[in-house]
Amino acid sequence: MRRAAHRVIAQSLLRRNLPPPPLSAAAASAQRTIPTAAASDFTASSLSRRWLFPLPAAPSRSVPFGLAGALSFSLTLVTAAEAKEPPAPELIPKDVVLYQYEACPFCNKVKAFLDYHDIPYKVVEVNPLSKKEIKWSDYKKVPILVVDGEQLTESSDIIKNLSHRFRPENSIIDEEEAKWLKWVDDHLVHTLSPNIYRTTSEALESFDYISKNGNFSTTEKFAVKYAGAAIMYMVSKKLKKKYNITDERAALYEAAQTWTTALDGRDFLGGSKPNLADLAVFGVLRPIRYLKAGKEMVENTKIGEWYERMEIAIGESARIAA
Ligand SMILES: N[C@@H](CCC(=O)N[C@@H](CS)C(=O)NCC(=O)O)C(=O)O
Repeated sequence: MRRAAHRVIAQSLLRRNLPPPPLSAAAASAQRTIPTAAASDFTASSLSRRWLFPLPAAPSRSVPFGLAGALSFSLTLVTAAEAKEPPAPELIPKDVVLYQYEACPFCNKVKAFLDYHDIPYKVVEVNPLSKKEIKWSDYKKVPILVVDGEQLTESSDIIKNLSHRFRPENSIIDEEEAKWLKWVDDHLVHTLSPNIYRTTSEALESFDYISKNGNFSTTEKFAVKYAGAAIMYMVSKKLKKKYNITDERAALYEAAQTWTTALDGRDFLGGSKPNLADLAVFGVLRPIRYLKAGKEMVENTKIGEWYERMEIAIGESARIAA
């Protein structure tokens, strides 16, 4: 019954403009913040580490008309608002800053937590080449989350830490949740790059997004798009070998099926509400969802319904201006 309601709400949501798709906000911010880079900086190693995960814009949604539209509109708003789990007001931190790459799956995992719990946060887009924005830190990767002056690193540790701080009554991680959190880091993330850079055209699709949304001069845009796509196409073949993947799409579909099987008929792994594993899976899939690989994953597996429920549960981004 609840699943059916979710489906109706998901479908109605997908037909309209509210709430704004999280990816659109992400795209806008990427446009402002992806840094300029010299063409000579596009080495295989820097690209392979830094631009594995482009974040394309979600498809545009049309606005429906009539009474049915109005009814489902209010139902959507109520359900999306109720689905969030904000912390008790006294627990909300004064200042949360996320140092990130917009398209990084680990950063999106942290954002999924913050958005779902409605914890306002600022974003500092890190220049992947100079990393000057995180010069102050000894840690040289993203995400870095600074909560009221305290630095947190490692995406899974960050969301566990946040869960402990912001939902203390609900922060014990059960065995199942822990198992799937680990599965995201040990398995799921490794299926992504081989898929989004699988063919030259898919690599170009990915880098088209990066070059269009980055803060690049016209020449640099061109260099990023074509050099990046060529390098990552080759790197993705190495990653395939490294992680023993023979057919990258099959590996992605299998991972998606494994996840939906783990749901075992529940709306979320957490039951009626997402738990940390739901947020982690959603976060790392979000950057690829509207690329060819992500679309085919949804078409060829049953993960789409859960993904839609997650989009609704997470709702609008809690990001605020830096
Ligand atoms: N285990 C870390 C992985 C973080 C990570 O590898 N981030 C990538 C970006 S997707 C990175 O910063 N790579 C180093 C670089 O850009 O030089 C986590 O879960 O946070």
